[in-house]
Amino acid sequence: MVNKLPEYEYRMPKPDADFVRQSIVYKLIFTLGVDPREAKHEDWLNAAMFAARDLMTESFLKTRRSHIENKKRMVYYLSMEFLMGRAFVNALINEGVFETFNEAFKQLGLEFSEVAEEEEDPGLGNGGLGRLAACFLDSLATLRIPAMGYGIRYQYGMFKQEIVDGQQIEKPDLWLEQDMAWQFLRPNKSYPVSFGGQLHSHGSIKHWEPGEQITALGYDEIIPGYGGDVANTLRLWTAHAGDLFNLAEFNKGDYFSAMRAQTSDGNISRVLYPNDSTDSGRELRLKQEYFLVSASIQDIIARHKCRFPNIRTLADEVAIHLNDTHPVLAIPELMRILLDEEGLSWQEAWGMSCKIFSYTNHTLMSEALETWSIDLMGRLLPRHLDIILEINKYFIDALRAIGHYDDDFIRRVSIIDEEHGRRVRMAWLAVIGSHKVNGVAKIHSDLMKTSIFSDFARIFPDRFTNVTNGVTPRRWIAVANPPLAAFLDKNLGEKDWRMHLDHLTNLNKLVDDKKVQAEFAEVKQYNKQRLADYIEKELGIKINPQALFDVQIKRIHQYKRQALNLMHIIDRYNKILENPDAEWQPRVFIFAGKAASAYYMAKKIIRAINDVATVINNDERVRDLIKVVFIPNYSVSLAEMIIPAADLSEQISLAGTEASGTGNMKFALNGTLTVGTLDGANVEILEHVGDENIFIFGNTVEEVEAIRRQGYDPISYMEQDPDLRRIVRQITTGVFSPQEPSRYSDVLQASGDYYQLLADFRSYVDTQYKVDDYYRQPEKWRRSALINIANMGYFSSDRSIQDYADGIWHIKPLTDKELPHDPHVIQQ
Ligand code: 26Q
Repeated sequence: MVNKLPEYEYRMPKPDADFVRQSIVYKLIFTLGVDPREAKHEDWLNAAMFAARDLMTESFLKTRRSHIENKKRMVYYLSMEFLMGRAFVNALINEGVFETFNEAFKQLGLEFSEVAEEEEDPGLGNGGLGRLAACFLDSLATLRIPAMGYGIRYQYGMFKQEIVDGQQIEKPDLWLEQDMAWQFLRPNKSYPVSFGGQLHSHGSIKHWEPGEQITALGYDEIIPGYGGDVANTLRLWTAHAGDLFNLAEFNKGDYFSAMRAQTSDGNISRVLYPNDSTDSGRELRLKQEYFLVSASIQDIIARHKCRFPNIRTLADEVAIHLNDTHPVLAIPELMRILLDEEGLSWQEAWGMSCKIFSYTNHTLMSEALETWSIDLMGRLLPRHLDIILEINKYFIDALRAIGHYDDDFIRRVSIIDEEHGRRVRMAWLAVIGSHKVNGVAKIHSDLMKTSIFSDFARIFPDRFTNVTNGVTPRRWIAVANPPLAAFLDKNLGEKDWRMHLDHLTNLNKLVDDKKVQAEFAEVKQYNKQRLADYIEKELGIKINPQALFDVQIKRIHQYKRQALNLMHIIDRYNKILENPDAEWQPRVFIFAGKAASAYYMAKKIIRAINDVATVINNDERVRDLIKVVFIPNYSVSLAEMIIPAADLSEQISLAGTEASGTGNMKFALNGTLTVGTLDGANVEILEHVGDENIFIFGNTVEEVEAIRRQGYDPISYMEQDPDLRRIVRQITTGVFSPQEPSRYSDVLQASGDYYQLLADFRSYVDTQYKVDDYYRQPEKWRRSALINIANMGYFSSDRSIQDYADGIWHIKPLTDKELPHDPHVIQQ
């Protein structure tokens, strides 16, 4: 047994500050080849990341070994997006060595925060769905659940946003130019991924002869769980430029034409797609989705074979989760391999497949549901289209066999939409091919069953379930808000809330304690000052840190109604000019968010925010009663700075449109009060914090629907409301765009106010005045903020993951016994 060899022993020194300092200097000199006298902050960061990685490696290897040896059932989380944010500080906190590194930096004469700021923020996601995947990885590792994430290592993530003359400009995000400290290239984890070509039938036997092939290469990122025992793997696939191979030409012996494909745009993993549901460049997106799926399914099967002798037990050993429909081709891909390569029967393969897959839906908006034309699918993936048609045939035959479904019903539930030029409905495939389908908040899961999936809820009543989203308290408190973490440690008298967020309820006993309230106020003020300093430094705008910070940060989208926020600002501006001597509550309105580059209206909203900001910020009659700030280039790291500084969180989507929201949770957890509609997870936040501690306004889902049924008439709201009339006139006649008065003349007509801003305007503005009154009573406000924090434990992503593990995946965590220390690594 190699286990016994003393030569394999490594005596791991105790990682105190001396050791860490030495290790950082060692990495700087011997790994990076940098002279300490010339080292820049970036080099120190890189060296420190290598030093930190060493500390995680033992738990990383230990976890992998445990997965292989214990043969426990595993879950694989497939997602086109993982919006991880910076890794360094998070890793130090999860490993429990944050203070040690801080001390080591001090000894080196370096300012820790300045060095940490050098880290790129990898933006491999659009927004909520990608960040949810990142929070889930943190929770999976912390809960010691045998799990792995699979995604794409895009060369360019989400674009960098600049604001020039008030308008968004997109710049490429060159995140890979920085270090590689956090990722291991796995040259032996490489798989061929095929496209195109011909499908040949020999009776019932199908043979796919692909036309081109590319290689997927795996990079592993360490995902350290909190507490340091477990570190999971996020495996990201890359297709290096030049890996596209034209098989036909190669087989003809035409080596040079085959190689030419390398110089064309063969790089499937080049760029992350925006969530704007436009049609441009769709073929590459389909290729990306299949690229992720094919490499991951091959890897999952290879891993299974390494642990178990028989492919037929696959469904007992693995669960595969689909983050939205984007990776749903995993279903026909698994079927293809089981049928064509493993020789299973259709019944066996389908039975296993349905047990293995589960699917999360993140949107009800039918226009956002993915469909692909049959022509494109048949050209790119002929065997998969064939399998999808077969799945559909079995499904429809089974329905007809039961008998009580009419033709119209069958047309509606068919995977193939025959009415819009024959398209494959990916969400239908996901529902038919999974054993569980969940929404991401109670209201969303309920609506799912009565709207987009109502027909399927009749066919499969037990398939639909809810798992309300959550966020990780490690990143969203410990990393983002260290003063709040210290406040909680002190007042709860424990540090365990990081893993057991429900312990926060003990804070309920202290919410009336004036000293505790004052301490909380100090935390908030510190964070507000930090944000004010950033805004002054980056944008040259001076804001009053005593003002109420009113924040809306998220993707710019019409349904999220940033424009409603803007209408309130304009109304307030008008009222201040009318009545300058009234007791106005000073407010700073803060926005951040990106618009998909082809989303015309979203870009117009950004421009309008900046136009209004320019007029109001430069009108000295307003004094500093209103400031409007648009912070460019929203990212995970900006969110970490802005959220802890917010007094008021804007969650104002039209009821029924925001599936859950997770920003809403991050704010409330950081002691920010919410102004929001009864939409998404706001509904459950209300249930947890109580209606005196949240500002709810606007029409309910039922009211929104009733208004739609009657025929929504935005003009009628204007007729009843002179304030509203004035605002619409000001916007459309160019009061905020004097250089180009017609700039916003089309905004009302263009959309017909589809998201009912005018219907909710009065209720919103009235609620905002209640917010002002409440804020003027600081003790009440602080008490409510503390009650918010105290009752947000439910919204930990640990709870979400526990719900998935119990109710959907049927997976158990690794026990202490199953996680033995490596006998070769001797801790001193
Ligand atoms: C689809 C096809 C082609 C190209 C892009 C896409 C695409 C990409 C990203 C479609 C949608 C997305 C992202 C969706 C998203 O972030 N949804 C949000 O998910 C959160 C987590 O569940 C919820 O909290 C939000 O309510 C929901 O909007």
